[in-house]
Parts: sequence; C-alpha cells; structure tokens
Amino acid sequence: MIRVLEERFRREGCRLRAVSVERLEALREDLNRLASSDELNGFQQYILSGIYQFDLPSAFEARQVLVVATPTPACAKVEFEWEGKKRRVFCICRSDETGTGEPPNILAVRWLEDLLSPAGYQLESAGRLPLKRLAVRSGLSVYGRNNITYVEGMGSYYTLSAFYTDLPPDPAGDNWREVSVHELCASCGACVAACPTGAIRPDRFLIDTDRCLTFFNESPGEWPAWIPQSVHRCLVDCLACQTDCPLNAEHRNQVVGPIYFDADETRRLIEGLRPEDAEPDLSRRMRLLMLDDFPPGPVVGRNLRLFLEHGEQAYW
Ligand code: B12
Repeated sequence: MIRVLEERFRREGCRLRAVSVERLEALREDLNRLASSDELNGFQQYILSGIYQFDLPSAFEARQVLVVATPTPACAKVEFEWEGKKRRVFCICRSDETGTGEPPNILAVRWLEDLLSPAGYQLESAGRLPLKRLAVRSGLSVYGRNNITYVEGMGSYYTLSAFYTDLPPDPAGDNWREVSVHELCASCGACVAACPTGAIRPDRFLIDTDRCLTFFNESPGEWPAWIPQSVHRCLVDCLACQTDCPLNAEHRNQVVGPIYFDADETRRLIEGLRPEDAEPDLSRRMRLLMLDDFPPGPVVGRNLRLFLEHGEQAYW
C-alpha cells in the first residue's frame, strides 16, 4: 500500500514518505537536545514547547506517519494600482491554480482518503510535528543552508504536511536517517548574502528569527525601527533566501500571474478587507496569495501600505 501511495503522489507531481510512529521518539529526543542547548532564542523555544505536538490520535491506533510535499509556484507577479500608478511586486503564492480549483495540499488529503478509507484505514492530521526535521529524517527532503528543506524535483518550493494513519508499516522498513544539509551549501553562501536582514548567520546553521523579515511581516504590531522599510518585496513573507539559491535554479521561473488589483481593491486591502467579505473573484485572488492566512488590517493592510510607500518596484 505504501508503494501505491508513493506512486500516486509522484504521478500528481507530489512526494510522500512513510515512517513508523516509533520514530517520533527519536525526533522528540533531537528536539530535547536542541532545547537544552543555548542555541535557541525565546521564540524558537516557544515553537518547541508550545507549538510542536507529539500526541497520537485518540480515535485509532496510529502505526505510521505519512509526510507529504506538495509543490507551490516560486512566486506570483502582482500589480497594484495606487495613486494613478502601477506598483509591481513578487509575492508568495499558494498554487498555480488560477481557476476555482483547490491547491495540491488540500487535494492531497482527498487522494489519501480515496486510497486509505476503502481499505478501512484512518487518517488524522499530524501538522504540529516538526515538519522539516521529520521530512529530512524520513528521507523525503534535505536541509538547505537557509534552514528550509529541499525535495528533488521541487527545490524548496513546496508545502509540507503530515498525517497519522493506522496503516501497518512496510515490513521492508522505512528510510529513517540522520539530518543532512545539501552538499552544495558548504561552498555556496548565496542565501547568507541574499538575506536582506542578516537572519542567516555565517557562523552557525540555525537562523536568527529575531532578524527574519518573515517573522516580523507575519506578526501584527509596531514595525521595528531597525528594519529598513524599503526591504519589503512581498506582501507577506519573503522570497530572498530561496530566489538566489542555486538549488532552485530549475524552479524559480515557475511564476504565476500577473495578478492585478485595481485602485479600489488596493484601497480596500489597505483598509483591512477580509477575504470572506470580498466579491468571489477578489476573494479568490486574495486566497491565491495566501492573504487569508494573516490578519487583514494589522498585517496585510500594514504591509501593503509599507510596500506602496517605501518598497522597491519589481521588474518583469
Ligand atoms: C515557526 C515557523 C516559522 C517561523 C520561524 C522559522 C525558523 N526557522 O525558526 C518564521 C515565521 C520566521 C518562518 C519563516 C519561514 N517559513 Co516557516 N514554519 C514555521 C513552523 C510552524 C515551525 C518551524 C520552526 O520554527 N521550528 C523551530 C526551529 C528551531 O526549528 P527548525 O527551523 O526546524 O530548526 C531545525 C534545524 O535548524 C535543525 N538543526 C539545528 N541545528 C542544526 C545543524 C545542522 C548542521 C543541521 C543539518 C540541522 C540543524 O534542528 C532544528 C529543529 O528541528 C513550520 C511548520 C512546522 N510544523 O514545522 C513552518 C515551515 C518550516 N515554514 C515554511 C516556510 C515555507 C517558511 C518561509 C520560507 C516562508 C517565506 N516565504 O518567508 C520562511 C523561511 C525562513 C527560514 N529561512 O527559515 C515551510 C518550509 C517548507 C520547506 N521547503 O522546508 C514549513 C514547513 C511550513 C509548511 N507546512 O510547509 N517559519
């Protein structure tokens, strides 16, 4: 069955790996070791103790964890009409689905259910596991120097998900292995140089989230004075450590768009429009750009205003 799942995902342009739930103990030990070192800042300690969760499902006896990578485009070209001018920016993007279809990470749940349910097996999200480390140790991906992970055929442009299932493990065993960094990272440094705020430190592997632009532009609140307002190149998040990465050379031209927001739509976004209050087509464009994942006014509106007032134009 695992081979059938792997094959189905590969056919859909996605990847899947399975590991026994017993492997989670080793994963937890990895994190305990890291937590008791002095490497993590307060936010990272909080992720380990308050966000990650290793509780198994109560509805069935979990036997395996399925780790899934579903591709996303590298970015989207986005154009805003503002004060009579067109302002262009590259943004993160959920899928290359420009119609009303669902992105691959949602479809993935359906593919799993279609194969597992008729055989009597159950499925539950395991989305609060440490997904990157799980993916690397499962053999699905490998770390890059920028601290995110890479999958063959996708570069770093994908979403990770994980699921518990009671499907018994393959008697041949899984592919569990030590964490590894891609061999090209040892002599590259492109992401270290590209990071606009110095979050990827030359002296150690773990990034400094207290300097990561994404950390700040995903959070509401006062914009920190030390970050130059001109560094904004996305509405939310950042693309810098992925765009210049040689491991993404074959994937960075998978660009969606242009996606256009007229003057009225731009104004409403600044004012904190919620996707559920927008007309269907505007709501679809907002969701495509993942704006529904963030507080509309305090994050999306604030960031858009910052970009329009101070950000650098993108060229295409
Ligand atoms: C919190 C979070 C963030 C925070 C903090 C990120 C951080 N690096 O600390 C912020 C908001 C900053 C963020 C940013 C981004 N994130 Co994020 N994030 C998460 C989340 C929820 C938890 C990850 C985390 O912070 N863990 C705590 C830290 C301490 O763990 P870690 O980064 O995994 O660190 C490990 C390694 O460094 C390793 N390690 C330590 N020392 C050493 C030494 C060596 C040599 C090696 C090999 C490894 C190693 O051990 C650590 C523990 O496992 C996950 C989802 C999930 N459930 O896992 C998504 C997730 C990791 N994010 C994701 C993405 C896409 C991003 C962004 C690219 C978004 C963007 N476009 O801006 C950026 C990338 C920033 C970066 N360069 O890391 C994806 C990654 C997909 C991928 N390709 O790997 C995930 C998996 C979400 C998803 N479901 O797909 N993110």
